Amino acid sequence: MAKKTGQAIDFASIKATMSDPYKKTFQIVDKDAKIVNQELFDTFSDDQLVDFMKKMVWERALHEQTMNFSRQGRLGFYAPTYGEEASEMGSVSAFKDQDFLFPAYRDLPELIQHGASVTQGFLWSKGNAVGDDYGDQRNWFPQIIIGAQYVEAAGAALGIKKNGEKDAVSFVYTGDGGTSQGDFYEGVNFASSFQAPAVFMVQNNGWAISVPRKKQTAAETLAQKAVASGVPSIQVDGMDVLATYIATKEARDFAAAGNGPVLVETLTYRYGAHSSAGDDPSRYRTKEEEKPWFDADPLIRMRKVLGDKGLWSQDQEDKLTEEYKDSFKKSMKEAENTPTQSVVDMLKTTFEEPTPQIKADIARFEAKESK
Ligand SMILES: Cc1ncc(C[n+]2csc(CCOP(=O)(O)OP(=O)(O)O)c2C)c(N)n1
Repeated sequence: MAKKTGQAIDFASIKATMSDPYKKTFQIVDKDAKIVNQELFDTFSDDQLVDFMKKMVWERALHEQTMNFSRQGRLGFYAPTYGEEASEMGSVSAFKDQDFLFPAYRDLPELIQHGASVTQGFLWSKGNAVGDDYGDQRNWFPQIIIGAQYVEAAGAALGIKKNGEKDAVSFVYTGDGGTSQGDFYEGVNFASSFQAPAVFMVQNNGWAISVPRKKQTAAETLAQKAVASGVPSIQVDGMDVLATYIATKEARDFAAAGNGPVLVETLTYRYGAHSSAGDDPSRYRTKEEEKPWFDADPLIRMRKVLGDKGLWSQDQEDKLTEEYKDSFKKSMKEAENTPTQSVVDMLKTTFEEPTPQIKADIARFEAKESK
């Protein structure tokens, strides 16, 4: 755009170029399973490659089984993760036990990979507080309030720094919609002003229920939202498990080394509905939009990569899927055998000292629930 005479500042060209550093999405294996960064690909051992595939197959099996449980009325709120396997398994694999995880409701798979049991995940969905008791694990329960976990993660990162812990970070997930919340900006800015070790993950799956990403913000990428707070960031192909892993691992290393927070945006897609509560994606998006994302399926891509190396077969995958599903059925039995959440216990654990109103409620529900 030509600069007008007498104009001191060329905002038009600033606007046109400010997203340039973010336009190249980080990738190692493209959607056709072509290796586009051989040097980085060669850093993975065969065992590691197979391990990533197993984790993604595990997550997809978990998705399929939980959708069955949901239809049978055996779960409460559940957010499907179909399509987001590379983004979730690639990223969570980059963290260590000593890192604090702050998940959102779509991040039960990461929570389980970070130490929680599948049974706990089911109990969380069923509204049972037993599901949220992680003991000594550095896990926090999945957040429903969009964006709130970013502020919590910033606080935990400051705690890690103040306690002088070396080689630990807090890491946190939100979706594309979450980046419109005040809490998102506050969390990133707070962690940055204290140069606290936080890794902020944004899983950009294109949709916030029925609101498309392009209506959510005029920013060209979500990654660049971090820059105004002094936080470096990267946009990565979230259907490429290897790229997601490397980007997240390097973000973690950078934050853990005392350089302040980092933000990673993964480009991914939610293949199904927003939640088990029953929204219908065909009411707000088209098959034409979905097609390229189904073509970019992270499992198809890794199946090809591993198949070419003779490391994977469909038969092996089918067997694994069955094994995983059997174990999820056992976990569901365990969850169903856990005493249901009583209102009295919930009230008793709300505050250390119950307020007069809560005391009265406890007495009321004790009478009801002892019947
Ligand atoms: C503060 C707040 N506002 C609104 C909601 C209702 N709500 C639930 S999910 C959702 C969309 C979130 O979309 P996104 O952050 O993109 O995550 P995704 O569900 O796609 O993983 C909204 C608005 C909420 N839970 N919390």
